[in-house]
Amino acid sequence: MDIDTITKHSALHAKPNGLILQYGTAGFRTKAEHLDHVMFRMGLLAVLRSKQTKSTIGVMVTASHNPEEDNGVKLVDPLGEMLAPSWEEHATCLVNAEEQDMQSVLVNISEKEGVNLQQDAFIVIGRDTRPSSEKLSQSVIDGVTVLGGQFHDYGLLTTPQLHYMVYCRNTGGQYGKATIEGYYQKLSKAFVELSKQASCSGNEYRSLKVDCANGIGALKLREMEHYFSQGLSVQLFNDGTKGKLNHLCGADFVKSYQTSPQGMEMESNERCCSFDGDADRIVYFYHDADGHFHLIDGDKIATLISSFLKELLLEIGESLNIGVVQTAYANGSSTRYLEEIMKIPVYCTKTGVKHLHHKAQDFDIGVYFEANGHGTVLFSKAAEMKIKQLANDLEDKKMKAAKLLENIIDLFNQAAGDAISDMLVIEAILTLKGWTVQQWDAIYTDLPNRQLKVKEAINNLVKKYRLSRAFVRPSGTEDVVRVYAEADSQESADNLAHEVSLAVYQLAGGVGEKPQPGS
Ligand code: 16G
Ligand code: MG
Repeated sequence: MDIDTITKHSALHAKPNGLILQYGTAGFRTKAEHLDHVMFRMGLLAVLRSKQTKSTIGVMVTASHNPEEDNGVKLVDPLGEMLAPSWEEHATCLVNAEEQDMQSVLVNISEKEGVNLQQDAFIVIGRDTRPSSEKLSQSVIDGVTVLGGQFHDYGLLTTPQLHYMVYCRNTGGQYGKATIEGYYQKLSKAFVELSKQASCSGNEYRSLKVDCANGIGALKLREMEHYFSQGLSVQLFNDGTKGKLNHLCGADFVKSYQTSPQGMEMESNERCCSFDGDADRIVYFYHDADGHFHLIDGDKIATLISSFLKELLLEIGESLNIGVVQTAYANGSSTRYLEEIMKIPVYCTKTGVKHLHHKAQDFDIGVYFEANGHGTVLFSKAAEMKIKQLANDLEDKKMKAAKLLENIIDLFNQAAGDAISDMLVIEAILTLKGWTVQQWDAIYTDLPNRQLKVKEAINNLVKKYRLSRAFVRPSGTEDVVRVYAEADSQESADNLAHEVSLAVYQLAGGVGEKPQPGS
């Protein structure tokens, strides 16, 4: 470690006085102008992590669904997962160190983690479309090079694409090619195969309207659409040419306010979906003939996918174990439907993808989705091999089901929840089933629910309402506390949410915040 060089460069990325930040649910996030030192230091940390794991590490510059003025950064571990918890602590420590303490913090981390400083390091970097992202990713590169790390800058990528690249690079290309071309080809090949299988059953080519949150998803979907256009045509809205990132559009807006995004022309009963700002979340929605808005969130996506996978397994006659992982935000109706009707076990983890991802690894087939639309499916190596073998060995109907499963495995991004990949999976399943969006929506009826943001914590008044639940938790990405309530009617859910907020308000003496679209 050449401390003089590190100190010299670090001074060029000085930490604002008194600023304390924490590696939150999905990395560091705050106003972009406060992040230069964070980026530089995350470049340094990525090199240490790479040396320790002897693997490629990813650094993604994005603040996902946050406003355009924000930015953020997260590190991606060797198998494409979120950074290990002990390293999150190192990240927080390093980012908050005063200039003169940098050296000792770096040495401490290296010693604690047994980092061999002579080991080579390789870092891959991606960024979203925020105006601040390019400069901030240069600061990451500065941090990487100052510690002698090699790097590849992919430039503009969706978050899940960067996770995919890291996974591919550390598995010797077995998972796929670590290029944007490789990503497009892997997914589209699987999708086109599934479309062919659907058209054999008489189901046809479809079209879909996509709200891209004025983010990176638009760019990447544009690049990719010709690869899969024989199975699906997409019409993009909020593609970043006019509107502001995540402003009154995108998956987070649609889910939070349960309304359609601005800037999208919708006919009644038309199938539409929204990505978030870095394209790792997706929700579907439509307007019915009476103009009512219907949201199809991550819970219904998990239900569609897990039910379909279970049906295929039954057809093949295989008893691979399949489980669904949710968080407390999952609508009670989805949990009941999965457990009672589909007989699929459901597990609940803390909020944040890393918790769900981890739990999903316990199953042959682990389906995880947050209600907000982030999720994917993980297949164990053994399950994957078994299915591949069955696709070769079986005959007739059973072989057909095994081949469907084989292609579906390739269509999922198993490194991270991925709006593009999930969209293609959902479109393939709907086409194979010959289902409309209304048929999908009708699997079960969501219990009315309400989410609010308040400035401080806790209490609940659940007993007054039927079928009710409520909870409060501090956000890991915004400076707010979130209130969630559900009950047997929308009126009750709203009342409960407001009463809980009021209790929080009284406890804290703070100011509650009613959700205002665009706030
Ligand atoms: C981040 C998390 C998401 C979680 C959300 C909660 C990742 C990749 N993303 O977006 O899983 O649902 O934060 O946000 O982990 P909150 O803490 O502001 O409620
Ligand atoms: Mg996101």
